Amino acid sequence: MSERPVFVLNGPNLNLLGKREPEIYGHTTLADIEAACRALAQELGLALEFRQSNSEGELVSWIQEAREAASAIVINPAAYTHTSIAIMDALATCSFPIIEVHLSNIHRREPFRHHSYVSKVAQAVIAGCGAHGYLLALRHVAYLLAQSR
Ligand code: CA2
Repeated sequence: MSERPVFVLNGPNLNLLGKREPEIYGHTTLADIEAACRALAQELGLALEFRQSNSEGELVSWIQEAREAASAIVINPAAYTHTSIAIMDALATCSFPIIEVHLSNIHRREPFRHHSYVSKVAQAVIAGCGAHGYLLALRHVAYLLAQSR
């Protein structure tokens, strides 16, 4: 088990997953995603910290916490992807892998979703794989951490 946890951070409204607009985001809840991430993290020997917030400032504070305590960040910043220079700046201070995840393929959606501030500072971006994208991100983190040992 790696000592430093991977922080999996989720942005605004993702707490509604599986409860509203299933035609866009499916029936899987955030609790389902957390459970799947925990099972895979255990298999991969990764410690996990899984959080969701509707507040930009709280997400920035968690990124600052992760900077000191984490081995990597997997982040679905939700709508802040497209607006938040504060989250981009906070992520830019981290010197470990950052993987950006989106459930939907943001490039197939409205033009305002095509730009991501977070992609500027992410090592990798996974979009359009649904909840499976989180698991792909964790596998990639495990691969990167094994390579850097
Ligand atoms: O595809 C993604 O994962 C997004 O990050 C989801 C965000 C959206 O603003 C991004 O452009 C793409 C929206 C998350 C809101 O999730 C909801 C879930 C159920 C009902 C309503 C919103």
